[in-house]
Amino acid sequence: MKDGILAYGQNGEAIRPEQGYPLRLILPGFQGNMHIKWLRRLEISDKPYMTREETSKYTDLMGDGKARQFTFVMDAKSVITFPSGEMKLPGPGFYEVSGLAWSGNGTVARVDVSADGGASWGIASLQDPVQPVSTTRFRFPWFWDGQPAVLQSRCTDETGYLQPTLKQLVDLRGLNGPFGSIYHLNAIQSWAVAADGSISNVHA
Ligand SMILES: Nc1nc2c(c(=O)[nH]1)N[C@H]1C(S)=C(S)[C@@H](COP(=O)(O)O)O[C@H]1N2
Ligand SMILES: [Mo]
Repeated sequence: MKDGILAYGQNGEAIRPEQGYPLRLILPGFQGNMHIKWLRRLEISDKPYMTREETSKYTDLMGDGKARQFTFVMDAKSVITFPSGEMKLPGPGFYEVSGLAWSGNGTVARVDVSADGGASWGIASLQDPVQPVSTTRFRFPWFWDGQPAVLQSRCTDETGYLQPTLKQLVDLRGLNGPFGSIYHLNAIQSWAVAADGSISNVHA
């Protein structure tokens, strides 16, 4: 089929047991529970199945008490991988901030990076290849002056969808769990840089 993959290999080797050896279903852009590991059979249906993870975890309880169900496509997200939680910057100076962005609705069109908790943004450069429903590496040069900072990234995908702040997501979906919906959580991720260079997860 056009967009489903029956995967037996990755990066030139057989997929590993914990990744679903000998065969795994991959549906690019779709939520994790659909990527069935250790695949034995396929059943074709004309409506979604009420499976355990789908009903217990991937159904989001909204603020108005209604449930959001069968939302398979993952909205755009990005996360800074350097620097990130539990790392420590050795001191003030130039750093290359880097991370990954993706969207279940197509290609990553733009990634912005902020070092002041979202007050101001700069455009990151995207590293080739930029492909649909694939992780895209972004890079952003940053001078750290040694003062406390909050690093954030936000992704815009080819549909024009902009990755929401945590507050915007909670306003939309309700407070279902400590950070809003934990499943389908695509809010902007904030890393606090302390004066001693240590990096920690904050909810900015
Ligand atoms: N056979 C099988 N496949 C499965 C699951 C499972 O419980 N059994 N869990 C799913 C869920 S909920 C997720 S999030 C992903 C996790 O995949 P990973 O090992 O690539 O992190 O596997 C999916 N595939
Ligand atoms: Mo999952």
